[in-house]
Amino acid sequence: MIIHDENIEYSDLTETNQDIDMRRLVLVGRSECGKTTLKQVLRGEKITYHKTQYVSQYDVLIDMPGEYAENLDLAHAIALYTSESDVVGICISATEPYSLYPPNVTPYANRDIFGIVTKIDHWAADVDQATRWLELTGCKKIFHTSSYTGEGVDEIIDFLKIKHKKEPVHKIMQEIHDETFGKLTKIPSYFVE
Ligand SMILES: Nc1nc2c(ncn2[C@@H]2O[C@H](COP(=O)(O)OP(=O)(O)OP(=O)(O)O)[C@@H](O)[C@H]2O)c(=O)[nH]1
Ligand SMILES: [Mg+2]
Repeated sequence: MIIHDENIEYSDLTETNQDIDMRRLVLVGRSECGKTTLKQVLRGEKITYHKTQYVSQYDVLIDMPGEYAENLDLAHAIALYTSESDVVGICISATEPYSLYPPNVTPYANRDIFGIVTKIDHWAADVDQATRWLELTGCKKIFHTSSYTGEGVDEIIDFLKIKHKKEPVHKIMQEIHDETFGKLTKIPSYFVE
């Protein structure tokens, strides 16, 4: 939890206080596979259909049109936006009749990649098939989600969280001092008579 209350004393910021940051996620996947709807659920927005026509950057989320993954000329831009992110979510709908992704392509990205099977609530969903396609693509970690029922969404949010201890500034400064200048002030033994 990030504490914004200015009345809180440094001493109140004990070691149990945690600061939580989110890793920046870029969603990649075929058009209509459910990226924008998933983005809306992840951000707690109302679900409304909106065809993505350009790359949209939010605080910790980048949503791009499916055409970027489908069209070789546009696909180069994916590399650009993965470098703007911390993790890449490769999406595949559980209803898709084929996989867009060639086998073992994940090592080409310079960011961590995980898979997302979307639309698992759909009557035509074949979750096992979609999961196997993502495994073939090279995804080691795979989430199964439905933006309609909310299933799997919390797991993605937890995965994106980076928890670290919130320390008072003076304590951090003291540690830095001890590690740098503090060490230098010790007189080396060969100078001591
Ligand atoms: N059953 C079901 N339908 C979904 C789900 N998520 C999205 N949809 C539907 O799938 C359609 C496409 O969803 P979008 O989120 O716009 O897909 P997209 O990947 O952003 O598509 P582009 O913007 O064209 O790349 C919409 O009609 C959504 O309502 C889901 O979890 N379950
Ligand atoms: Mg979209």
